[in-house]
Amino acid sequence: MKNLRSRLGSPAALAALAGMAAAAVVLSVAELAGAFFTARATPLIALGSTFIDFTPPWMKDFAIATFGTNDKVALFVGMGLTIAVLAGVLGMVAYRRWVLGAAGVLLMGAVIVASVVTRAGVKPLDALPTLFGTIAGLVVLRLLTRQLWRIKIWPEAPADRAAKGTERPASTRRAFFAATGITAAASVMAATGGRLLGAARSNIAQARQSLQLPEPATAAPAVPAGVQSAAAGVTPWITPNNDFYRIDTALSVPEINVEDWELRVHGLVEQEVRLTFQDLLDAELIESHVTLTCVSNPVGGNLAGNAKWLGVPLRDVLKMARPQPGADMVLSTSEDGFSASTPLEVLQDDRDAMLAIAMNGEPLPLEHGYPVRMVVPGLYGFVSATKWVVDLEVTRFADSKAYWTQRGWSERGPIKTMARVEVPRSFAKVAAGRVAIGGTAWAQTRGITKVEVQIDNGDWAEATLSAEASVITWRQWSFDWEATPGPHYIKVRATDGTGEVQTDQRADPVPDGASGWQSLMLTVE
Ligand SMILES: Nc1nc2c(c(=O)[nH]1)N[C@H]1C(S)=C(S)[C@@H](COP(=O)(O)O)O[C@H]1N2
Ligand SMILES: [Mo]
Repeated sequence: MKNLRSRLGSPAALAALAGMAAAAVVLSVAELAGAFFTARATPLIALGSTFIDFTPPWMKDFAIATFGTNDKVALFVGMGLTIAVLAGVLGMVAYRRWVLGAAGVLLMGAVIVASVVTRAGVKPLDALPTLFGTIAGLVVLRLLTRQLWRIKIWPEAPADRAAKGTERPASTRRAFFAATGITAAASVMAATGGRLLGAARSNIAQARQSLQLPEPATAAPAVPAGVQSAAAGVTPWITPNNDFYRIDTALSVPEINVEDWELRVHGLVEQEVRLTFQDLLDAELIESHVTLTCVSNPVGGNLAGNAKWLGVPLRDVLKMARPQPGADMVLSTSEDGFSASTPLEVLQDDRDAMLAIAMNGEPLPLEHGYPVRMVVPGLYGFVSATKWVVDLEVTRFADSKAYWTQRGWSERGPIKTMARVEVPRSFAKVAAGRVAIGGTAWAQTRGITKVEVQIDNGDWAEATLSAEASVITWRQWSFDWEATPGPHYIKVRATDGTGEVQTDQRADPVPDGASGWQSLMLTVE
C-alpha cells in the first residue's frame, strides 16, 4: 500500500499526470475555438477520420462485428487511451528535458494539423483551433512541470531544476494536484462550452425541421395488408427513422445548408449538369419503399432497414446529362469525401434509383444524409447509397475506384439473398408447445418467393410468407413450431424470385457481402 502510494506520488507519475492535463487542454481549447470553424476540423474528429481512412477491410469487418453501430464510440475510447499514454510519456520527458518534451508536443500538434487540413471540405484556416490548443497545452505543460521542479522533496529531481527551484517559493504535491485539478475542470468546461456553442451556431437541425416537402408526382404504391410477420416481436416492416441502422465513415455529421447544396453531374457526359436543392423540389418526384442493406451485415445481422423514400429518379438526372458511349459507372461523392461506384445501367433502368430528400415522410435525418442522398434498390450501401451526396461523375470501372474499393472491398455489390430469424432469439429458453418463429428475408430486385425452416437437421419445411410489397423491399415470414423439451437447432434459408435457393456457402462480409444459412440453438423447457 505504502509502495503504491509512493509510486503514484513519484515525480514520474506526477509528470505523466501533467502531460495528460496538458493534452486535455490541447483538445478542449481546440474544441472551444473549433465552434467557430468547420466541425470536422477539431483534433479528435480529424484524427479519428484519418484513422478510419486507413482502416483495412478486415479491421472494418472486425470493428462492425465486435462493436456493431457502436464502432465510433469504440474508436473514440481507443483514441482517448492512446492519447493519454502518449501525453503521459511526453509529460515525463518534458519534466526531465523541457526542450525535448516541448518538441514532442509541437510534433503532435503538427500531426494533428496535417490530419485536419487533409480532410475533405476543410479550409486551411481550420488549422487554427489546433494551433491555439497546442500553444495553450504547451503553456500549461510548462507551468505544471515548473511547479513539479519546485517540489524539492525528491532526491531524483533534476539537479539544475532543483537549484532553479530555490529561487522561487517551494511548491507541494498538494498544490500541484490542485493546479492539475483546476486544469482538468477548466478543460471539461471548455470542451462542453465548445460543444454547446457549436450546436447553437449550427442551425442545420432547425432548417431541416422547417423544410416543406413537396408532394410526389408518383406516389408510392399502397403497401398491401399483411406485410408484417404473424410472429410477435419481428421487426416492424417499416423501420422508424430513429431505429434505422447507421453506417458511415463520418465522425462528425456533415452540416449542409440547402441554400449551399449543389450537385454536379459531369465526366463522360454530353452536357454537364448542376442541380440546386430547389431544382430537386421542382422536379417530378417519385416515392418508393426500398430496403437498404449494408455489405458488412453478418448472417443474421441487423444492418438492414426499410423506409419510404421521396426523391428525383436518377434516370431523369442522367437523361439531362446524356452519358457518352463507353461509360459504365457513376462515381458518387459525398461532401466529406466518401465515394461509391454504381453501374450506370442500374441508375438508368426503371428500378427507382433516386436522389432522395425524404425518409418516411420527413426530410432526411442529418445522420442519414441530409439534405440529399442516393438510394439504389438492389445494391449494398457501400456501392450506391451515398449520403450528403454532392458530385456524380459518369466514368468507367476501369478508370476510377470508390472509397471502399480502394480499401480492398469489391467494386460492385449486388445484394445477396438472405433470410434472418428474429424470434425467438439465439440461445433463448422457450416453453414447450406452440412456438412462433419469425423473421425477415430479402433479395432486393429479385424478391423472395420462399422461406424454409429446418429443425434439428430434419426436412426443410415451408414458412408462411407475409404479403409482398415489391421485389425491392424485404419480406417477412413466420413458422409455427410444436416444440418438445430439450435443445433444438433451427436453420433458415430463402429462395429468390429467380428460383435460386440461398447458398449455404459461408462467406465473410469482405469483400462483397456475407453468405450462408443462419443457424441458432434454442432450449425448450
Ligand atoms: N457519405 C457517406 N455515405 C455513405 C456511407 C459513408 O460512409 N459516407 N456509407 C455507405 C454504407 S456502407 C451504407 S450501408 C449506407 C448506410 O446508410 P444509412 O446509414 O442511412 O443506413 O450508407 C452508405 N452511404
Ligand atoms: Mo455498408
